[in-house]
Amino acid sequence: MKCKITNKSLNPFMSFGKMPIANGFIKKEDFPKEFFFDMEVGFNEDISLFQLNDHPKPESMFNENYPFFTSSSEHMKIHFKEYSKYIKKFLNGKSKIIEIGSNDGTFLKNLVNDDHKILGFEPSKNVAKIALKNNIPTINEFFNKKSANNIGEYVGKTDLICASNVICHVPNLNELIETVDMLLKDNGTFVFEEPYLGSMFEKVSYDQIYDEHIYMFSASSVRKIFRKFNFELIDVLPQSTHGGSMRYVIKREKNSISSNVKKVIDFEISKKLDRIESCLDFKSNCENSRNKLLEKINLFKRQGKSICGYAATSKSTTILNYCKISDQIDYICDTTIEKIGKFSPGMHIPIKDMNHFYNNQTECVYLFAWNHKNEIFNKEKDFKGTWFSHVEL
Ligand code: DWN
Repeated sequence: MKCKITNKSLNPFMSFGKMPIANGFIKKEDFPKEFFFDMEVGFNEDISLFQLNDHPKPESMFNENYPFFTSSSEHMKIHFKEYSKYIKKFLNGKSKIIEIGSNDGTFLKNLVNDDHKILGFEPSKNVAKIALKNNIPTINEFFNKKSANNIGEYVGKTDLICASNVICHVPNLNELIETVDMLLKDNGTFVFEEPYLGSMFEKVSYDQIYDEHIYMFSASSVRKIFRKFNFELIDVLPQSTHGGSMRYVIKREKNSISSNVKKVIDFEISKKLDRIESCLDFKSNCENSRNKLLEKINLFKRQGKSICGYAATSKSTTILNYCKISDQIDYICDTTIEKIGKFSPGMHIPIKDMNHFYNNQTECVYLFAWNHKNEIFNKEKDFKGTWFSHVEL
């Protein structure tokens, strides 16, 4: 499927090769029917947007078997508690709040006891079920004009729409913004945070690119996109989550723009994040990073060391398939029941539970959840082997 934000076709500048569904953890008997797509990335110069050229259908990723739960990280739970305090400045009294892609309700849970009316949209059935079980009002649908039209009491009356790590998953940004426009009050606010292009370029964390992450935003791209719909980017707040993210605050009013916006946009211009040149540097940085990683892994193997992976993240699918790493890694340990006993997408490395990790002390551990480094190192203080990753730990 093509992404919809302009009709202009992209000229991809890089291919990561054939990729499976990043969260498509798979049983052995399903290997022969595994789905792959060409993962190419391009840069839309009109709106300074880094994006996939093509992506699988959303329904093939977000369905009744989606295996990611926001609550899998204690640190993220704390982050969402803080986020829920931050958004209070956009509320008054009894406000109407919507979260797009509310997952298991980790964020909305912080607002459930207030006087506000809260509602989440979550397309993955198994995940929405958990939120509902925890009494978080949730609509098990993709967020779009059709599903939003069914919640008449929110149309034109919503004070705040929030989203985290989800707007980059939505192929039709035009419809998404039109739906936000339809729901928000005149002085309503849209706040969302996403992995940041500047951080991905700086860390060469190309594993942020996979089927679900159709876009990698910057303040420059967000401002250009929302201006097309008569909205303004009024604040930007860097976040340390997911290896470097940015919180964007959008309103219709154009007279309350924080000085942060100019600072971040000036920074992006100085780093050419608004131009394709930065992408070409990124491309050669990815290739160098892949070579270095393979050298490191091959050295461990020549030294006769065992290697396992820690956390079967979506991101690990890009690393493993782009670098063609399979047998070198004995297994990947993870806390998610839905992934345990299955195999990693594409490269088919077995996924094991944490007991397997503790009972089979491996000499070298590839930290795939490098974005949760502090939380994981804190838990695994007793591990005496070597941690490594493709990014600096
Ligand atoms: O945008 C997205 C981000 C926010 O979350 C999604 N498209 C999917 C997901 O990406 P991810 O899988 O790369 O997310 P994380 O949070 O980096 O990794 C989650 C995985 O790591 C889960 O399978 C659980 C596992 N994990 C673990 O095994 N032990 C995580 C932690 C913190 C741990 O201690």
